[in-house]
Amino acid sequence: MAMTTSAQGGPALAQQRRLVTEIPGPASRELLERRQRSVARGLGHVLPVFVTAAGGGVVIDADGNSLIDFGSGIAVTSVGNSAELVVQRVTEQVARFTHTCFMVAPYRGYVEVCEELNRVTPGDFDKRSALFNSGAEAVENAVKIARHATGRSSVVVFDHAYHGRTNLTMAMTAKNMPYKDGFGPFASDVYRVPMAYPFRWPGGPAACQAEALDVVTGLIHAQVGEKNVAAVVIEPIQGEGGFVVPPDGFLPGLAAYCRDNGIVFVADEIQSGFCRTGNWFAVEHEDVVPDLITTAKGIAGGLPLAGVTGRAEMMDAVHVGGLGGTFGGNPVACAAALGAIETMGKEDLPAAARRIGEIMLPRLRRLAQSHPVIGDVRGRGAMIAIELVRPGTLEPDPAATAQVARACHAAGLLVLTCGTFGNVLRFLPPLVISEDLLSEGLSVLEDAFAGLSS
Ligand code: PLZ
Repeated sequence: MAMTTSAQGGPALAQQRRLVTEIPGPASRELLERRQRSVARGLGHVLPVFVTAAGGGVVIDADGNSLIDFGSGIAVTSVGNSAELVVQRVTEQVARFTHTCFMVAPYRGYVEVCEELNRVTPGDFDKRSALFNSGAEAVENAVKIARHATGRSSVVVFDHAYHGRTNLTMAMTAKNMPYKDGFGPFASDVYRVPMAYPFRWPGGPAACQAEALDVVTGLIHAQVGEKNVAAVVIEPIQGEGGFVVPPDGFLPGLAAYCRDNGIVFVADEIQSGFCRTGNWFAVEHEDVVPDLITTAKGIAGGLPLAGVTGRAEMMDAVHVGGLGGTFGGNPVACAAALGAIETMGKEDLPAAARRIGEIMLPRLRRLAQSHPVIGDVRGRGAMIAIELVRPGTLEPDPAATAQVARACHAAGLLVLTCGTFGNVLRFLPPLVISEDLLSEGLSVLEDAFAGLSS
C-alpha cells in the first residue's frame, strides 16, 4: 500500500496530476469502511478519497494520488490550501491564545477582520460587521438584523436559492432533496419568487431580461405586500442552485425596487464573494450596492468564519446582546481571514479569477459545440458551469452529468455538480491554480465528454 509523502502541504506541493492507484485506492477504501461504522450516514461525499495534503491546485490522498482540484472545498480555498500567509498568521495566533469569546473579552483580530470587511465590500457609506461560524448563521443573522432595522418580518427568496441547512435557512433554500426532505416544519414568513434564469425562462433569455423584474415585483406586491417585507435575499450568482447568472439589469433593478420600498436588499455572497467571480464581490459587476452582504467560504482560507456587513444604521438597529455566539469570530479564524484577505490583495486574485474565466469559457463553448448534451455554458471569473440537457431540449440530464463527473474523478480531476435538477457541472478552482494545471483539468473534462455513452 502506497502511503504518502511528507507532512508538507500548501503551495510547495508538486503541481501535478498523478494517479498511483484506482480512485478511491485501498488506503481510502479502508478509511471509508471506518467512516461507515463511525460517522452518520446523512453526510455524503462527492469523492471518497481521504485527503492527506493539499495546496495550489492539487489535493493529495491517502494512497498518494495527486488530483487536480476544481472544487476548492466548495469555493473556500480561493487562496489555495494552507496558503503561506494563512499558515503564518494562524500559527502565531494559535500559540498566543485560541479563544476568549468575543462577547466575554474582545481581541484585536475580530475588529481588524470587521475593518477589512467594511473596506472591501461595496458601498462608500459607514458600515459595521459582525462575525459568525458558518454561512447559514450569517444568513440567519442578516434576517434578524433586517427585521430589527425595518420592524417588518417577511423575507423574499428565489427559486433555486441556497442559503443553508438551519431551520430558517432551510425555509429559504429552494431544493427539497437532499436539503429539506422530512426536516420540516420550516420557519414561516418566507416567500419564494421566480429567479431570473435566462436558460430556463419561459420564452428564453431575451424574455427573461425583459420580464423577470416585473414578474418578481408583481408577485411580491400581490402575495406579500411591500410594506411587510423586511428583506429580499438573493445570491448575485446562484451557487448550489446551478450557477445561475441573472441577465444584465436584473440585480440593479431589484436593488432599486428594494430602496424605493424600504426593503433591506441582502446579497448572499457566501459562494460568489471574495474574488471568485473576478471582482471582490459579484454584485460589483453591475455596480450594485447591497444594504447587507453575507460572506463565508473564501473569507478565511479554509477556517470556519462568516460575516454580515452592511449599513451602520441597519447593523446597529439591534440592541446590545442581540447578536453573538460562543465561537463567532474565533481568534484563530480571524487570523486566517487576515492572511487570506492580504493574499487576495497582494496577489491580485480578482485578476487571477478573470484569467481563469478567460481560459475556461472559450474551451467550454467549443466543447458545447461538439456535445449538444451541453445546453448552456455560463458564469463569471472562476465561478463557471455547464448545464447538461437532452440535446435540443431543456430536459435536464442528471445521469450524463453524474457520468461525466465520475469519469473526471476516476482520471484525477475533482469536479462538483449542482443545480436543482442535478444536471450542472460546476468549476471552482483555487484562484492560485497554475495555467498548466487548469488546462490539463480541462483536457480531462473534454476526454470525459468524449467517453460519454449516448
Ligand atoms: N449561502 C450562497 O453557497 C453554502 C453548501 C454545501 P454554510 N453552500 C455549500 C452543503 O451541501 O451543505 C452556502 C451558499 C450560499 C449560504 C450557504 C451556507 O453556508 O457555511 O454551509 O452554512
